[in-house]
Amino acid sequence: MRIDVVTIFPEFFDVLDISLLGKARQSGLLEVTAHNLREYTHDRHRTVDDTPYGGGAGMVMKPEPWGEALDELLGEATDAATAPRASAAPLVIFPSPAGEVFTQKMARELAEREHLVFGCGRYEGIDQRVFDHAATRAEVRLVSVGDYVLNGGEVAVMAMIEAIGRLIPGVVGNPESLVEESHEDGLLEYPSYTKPAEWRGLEVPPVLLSGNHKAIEAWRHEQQLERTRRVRPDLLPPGRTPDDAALGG
Ligand code: 6GU
Repeated sequence: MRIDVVTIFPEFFDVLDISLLGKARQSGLLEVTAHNLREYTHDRHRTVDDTPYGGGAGMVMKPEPWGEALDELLGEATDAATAPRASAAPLVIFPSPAGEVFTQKMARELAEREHLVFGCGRYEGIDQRVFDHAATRAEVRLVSVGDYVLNGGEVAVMAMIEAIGRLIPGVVGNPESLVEESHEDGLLEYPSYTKPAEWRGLEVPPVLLSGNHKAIEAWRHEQQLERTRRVRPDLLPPGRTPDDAALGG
């Protein structure tokens, strides 16, 4: 997978050199390039923002540098209709608290794409025409990482790259570890334990030491339901009341 990020803080993405995603980049499974938006300015101050039309607080990112950056990254004919395969056409994602919410389901969909372009806004936002123009050339989505406000898109994009990157086949060594985790089956994950069997007076639940795999599986599922009902009842399927979940039904 190829990922391009346009940002005024390319150094934010230096941390992608480490850990699992760093290895994925070294092995060529993942190619991430951070591009400095200021490289696409032409004035002495490398200006990327200006005051908003209509007035109001804060600054808005100017369209011209974004236009030049996206021209370079999207090339000429990049719409889905002319691409060799739909999955090969670039998808442009603008992180925004006004976007659709990023989920594990979206991460799975995005992990199928061959080319993602992230455009990180700062200040009060990006001139609307940048989105409108990009949408004439590529599929464009505004994506939020949750109901809170960050100063810019960089940290949100880091989170999305990590969630997407680990789903690329080969990035996580044991693919089974991707299955049994929070959100993969719509529930939160069950609690985990390792040795010693007793620590500071706290014991590992005996069922886990029983060797009874059916009983362990049932206990873990029950724990998933209980946790989900308690902290994230919104994740339970519609029609399934928290009480049904408590019963494991
Ligand atoms: Cl994607 N960007 C910013 N700036 N703030 C956010 C966000 C994104 N998602 C939640 N808050």
